[in-house]
This record gives sequence, C-alpha cells and structure tokens, in this order.
Amino acid sequence: MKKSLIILASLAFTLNVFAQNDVNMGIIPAPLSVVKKQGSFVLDKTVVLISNDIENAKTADLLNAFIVSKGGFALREAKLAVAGQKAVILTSKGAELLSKEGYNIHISPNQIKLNGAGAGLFYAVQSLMQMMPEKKKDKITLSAVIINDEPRFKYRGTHLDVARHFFPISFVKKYIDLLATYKMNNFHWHLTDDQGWRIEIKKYPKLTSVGGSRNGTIIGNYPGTGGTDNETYKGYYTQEEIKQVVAYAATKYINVIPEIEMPGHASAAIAAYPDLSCFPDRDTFINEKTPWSGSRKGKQVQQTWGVFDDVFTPTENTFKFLEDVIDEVIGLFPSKYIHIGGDECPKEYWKQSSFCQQFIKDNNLKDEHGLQSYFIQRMEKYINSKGRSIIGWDEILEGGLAPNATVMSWRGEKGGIDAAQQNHDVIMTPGSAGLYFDHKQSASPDEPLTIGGLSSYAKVYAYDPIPKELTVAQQKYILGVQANIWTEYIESPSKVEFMLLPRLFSLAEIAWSKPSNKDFKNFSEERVPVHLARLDKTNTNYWVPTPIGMPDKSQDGERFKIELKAPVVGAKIFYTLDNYRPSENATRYVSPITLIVPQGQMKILKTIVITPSGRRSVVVETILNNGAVLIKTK
Ligand code: TNX
Repeated sequence: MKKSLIILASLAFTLNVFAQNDVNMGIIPAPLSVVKKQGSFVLDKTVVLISNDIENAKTADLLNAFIVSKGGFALREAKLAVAGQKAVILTSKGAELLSKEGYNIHISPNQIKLNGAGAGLFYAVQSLMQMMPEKKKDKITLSAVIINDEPRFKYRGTHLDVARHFFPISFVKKYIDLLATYKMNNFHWHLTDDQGWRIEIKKYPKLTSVGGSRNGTIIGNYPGTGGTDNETYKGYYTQEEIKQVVAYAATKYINVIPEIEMPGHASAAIAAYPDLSCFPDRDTFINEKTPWSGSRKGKQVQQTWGVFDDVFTPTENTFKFLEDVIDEVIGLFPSKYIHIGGDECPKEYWKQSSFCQQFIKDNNLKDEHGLQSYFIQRMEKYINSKGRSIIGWDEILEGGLAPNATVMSWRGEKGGIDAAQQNHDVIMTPGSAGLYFDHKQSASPDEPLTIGGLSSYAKVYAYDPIPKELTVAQQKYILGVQANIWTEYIESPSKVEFMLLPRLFSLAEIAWSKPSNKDFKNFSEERVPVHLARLDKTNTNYWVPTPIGMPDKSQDGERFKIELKAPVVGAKIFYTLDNYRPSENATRYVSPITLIVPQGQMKILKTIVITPSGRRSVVVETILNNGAVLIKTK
C-alpha cells in the first residue's frame, strides 16, 4: 500500500516536472509563442477568481471545477482584485485586438491573467488546465510565463460515423469533450448511411423505425466468409437528444455539422421508403462479394459494408422528401454548413432506369455524372435558399461543382487542389495522409480488426494541410483539416477512443499550430507522454505507443546501442531477445543496452510497453542483423 502511494506520488512529480520544463509548457496543440519568465505563481485556496463578463461565467466555472478536481479546493469568486491579493483573472477586455479564437496567458508571481473572447478565453482555460501540475501540499505551482496563441486554421474538425455503429448520446458528449480539450471546433456527425438512419425526422417516421434497424451485421473483415451475426442492430437519436448535443457542443465552442448522405449510401432511407429508389419493387441488391448474406425479399437496411447500387432516384418525390428532411435538419442544427455527402454514388441504377435516362435528356445533362452534379446543385440551391451552405465529399467535383459548395478532399489531395483552383473552399481530410482514423495505427499483427491502411500518429503529425501545388492566393481556400472515424469495424465507444487517441493530438497540432512550431521530437517525447499518462488514470481508452527510440526497420551491424524511452510517463518497457513475445515477465528495460551480434548471426529485439494502469502496447520487433540470412518470424 505504502509502496504504491510512493509510486503514485513520484508519477505525479514526474508529470509535474515534464509539463513545466517543456518549451510548450506541456500544451497540445503547441501555442504560437511561449516566453518563460522568472518566478512562479502558487495557486492555493487564498487565491481569488475574477471574471466580470457575464458571457465568461461558464468558462470561469469550468476552470474552478477543474481546480476543485485537481487541487481539492475552489477559488473564491470576487469582483475586483484588492492590492496584494493574488488572483486568477479571466477577461475579454482588449480581446478585440486578438485574432479570432486567439488568447493570451500571463502568469506572474501575483497573477494569472487569461485574456480572450468566447472561444479564445475557453482555449486559454484549456491551455492553463493542461499546464497545471499536480498539487503538492494543497498548492499548485505554475511557472511564470507569457503565452500568445491563435489557430492556424479556422476549421478544425473531427468526424464520427454513427450509422455503421451507433453510439449513445453520453458517448457523443464525451467525444465532444475530448475534441474541445484539444481546441477542435467542428464535429462532423455522419448520421445516415446504407447500414442505418440515425436521426429522427418527424415527417418520415419510418426512417428510424425501419431505416434505423438492420437484421444483422457482417462478422469480421469485409467481404469475409463468416456471414452476419443475424442479430437486430438498431439505434437513433431523437430530435430532443440532437438538440441536447448541439447545445452541449456550443458550450464547448464546437459547431456540429450534420451529414445526410445523398444520392448514394441511401439503402436505409430506401428500405424505409422504397419509392425513393429507381426500382421500388426490386429486392435489395445485397452485394456480389457477400453472397452468403442470402436473398432477402424487399428492401433491406444493409448488413455488410461497401458501396451499393440502389441510390436515390431523381424524381420530384425524392426531392420533396429530401427538402423536408433538410427542413427538419436545419431546424435542429444552427451550423452554417450542412453536409450532403455526395460520395461513392454508383451510376448503375441510373443507367438502367428509363426514367433517369429520360431525365438526363430532358435536362440536357451529359450523362450520369451530369445527373449527380444536377442532384447536388439542386439540393445546394435549396439549402442556400435557407441561408445555409453545403459541404460535400470530393466526388461533387465530378460533372461540375455546385456554385457555393465547400469540398471535403478525402481521396487524396487532388479534389482539394482542384476545388481551391476553382476558388472553392476546401477542408482537407485525405486518407492517404493518415486522416482516416479507421486505419490501423501500426503494422504489428497485434492491432485489432480495422479496415486496413496504416496511419500512425507520426504520419498524421507529418501532414501539412496546405498542398504545395497551390499559389498563395489559392491557399486561402483551405479552411482547415479534419480526421474521420468510420465505424464499420469500431463497435464500442472504447474502440472509438482507442482509434482517436493519440492521433487526435497530432491532428490538433496540424490544425492549430504554425508549421514553424511543429517539432515531432518535442511532441512525441515531451508532451504526448504526459497527456497519455493523464488519460491512463481515467477510463478513457487510447492506443499505447511503442517505445520511443525503437527502430522500425531492421538494422545492419555488429554493435547496437539500444536507447528507449517510455511513450507514457510512468510506463514500463519489457523486451526479449529470445524470440518469445515479451510480457511483464520479460526483461525490464531500465537503461540503454549494448548488443553485440556475432558475424553471420542476428538478434531479434521485441518490446512491449505496459502503462501504470496496465494498458499494453502492441508488440513490435527489430531485427539486428550481422550478415545472417533473414528468416521470417512472427
Ligand atoms: C469511404 S470517405 C467512405 C465511407 C467508408 C470509408 C471507410 C467517404 C466519403 N466514404 O463510406 O466508411 O471509406 O474508410
């Protein structure tokens, strides 16, 4: 008992030293400028909290609640600082001189002053909370510093697909909390897809009663061989719940962008209202890659992943339906942007349908791509007439871009480059650059089931959302950057967290920090380990990084010096050289090791990281080779 207390205390001390010594004061994303000063401010219960602007009351409460949890005391709130009285001051005075969402923090021995308006002040508090070390004898000591900060991009987004798997409101709020902590300001809520319609629409109740439920879910990796689990899978958000989430997000300065998919990814809506299909009487085309999913009569909400041919037909009935849906959506979401999908819409049914072919002729459209463009442009016009703007995935470029659309570039950077060159706003979210957080985080076979791909947090960090191909004038169309969490293979909140963290940290830094302030060594070795150690004490799951300094490729030579560092403060590293999988029973790494490999031989170094709470990294290995013929190991 005593021993574990000592360990805990020393972990707290280490965290303390880490954050305060760091050039970025432990803050993620890295602030614009940090200037350290002499001395320190001692926060204890004698300090008063001054915040006179009514609009800042919530932000002041947030800070005070945090101090209660961290220090065990609340600050007394006061109107004015009396001379000599130590104070934490939150103020928006003069904040009009700061850039939007910008803030500054001045910590001197007498005062902590946070200056910013709205989101800016909220971000100042987030930074202060991140800087705060553990208490010692009911005091929290903060080094004196001046921080000036502002975002690089005005759009900093994270998406969540709740159609393939559904996540309860309580988790959506937790997700929003995580985004806000890292100064993200847009939550893209992917509410409809082939496998489920998740938003209540009063005028069309079957969207959720029928479209919100599927009869099974594919087992394992698509296309798989194991069939579906034959279990009903359902869930949707009521309009009341949606309003709650939107209001909650607003208190965290996060805008919620709803996505209603059209004209493709429409199976769930079509299952509810078959007249929305080109062929209402045709049974749902399951998927030729998954014949085992059987023939089921009528229209079905899909049980497998992929892309499906049964898409919206461009009849007046469909447009009326979509406009009605959009009307209700607009009533629920104050967001300037409404996302209307536009991706992966197969043209097969439009080709087969005599109605669609006649429609193409009547409207002088070139072909089915022209029809896709017509569809999006018509919906854009409607949404614009309600004072809102559309976002679409980069397929909306095909056949001609809708005049005011913002493009989300996901199939690489090309869509974004094309759109910016056509003077359209762009949000960069290329899967190839690691922004698909449904991809696996390392090449280790220990990674859980994912869609594939590889997106390490280092890869995300290395990405610059401004494509080199753009001129300075075109660069201003890049509004920002987003990561997407598609949930075909993510069925629980805990796995969403696992896929999100620590990649969210990298995303936040490329979205917020100036490229000149980016420094992967400082990020991964100084700050990430502190943030993960904090998470480690909570019930929030995360991917445990592999040891810092572990070579990711095999090394040639005779003499190797292996120098590793724990990627989570307080975590232990264990290793083997005998080709067994390491665990807590393997050798513990405590200091650099020198390995000599005789000529013609090799050694395989395998490591695992185990955090204070017992979370484990994947096992990774490096071959240290001195001229041996390599054999493949597991
Ligand atoms: C492509 S990104 C999709 C999604 C999938 C995702 C899986 C996009 C616009 N469409 O429907 O879930 O890939 O990574």
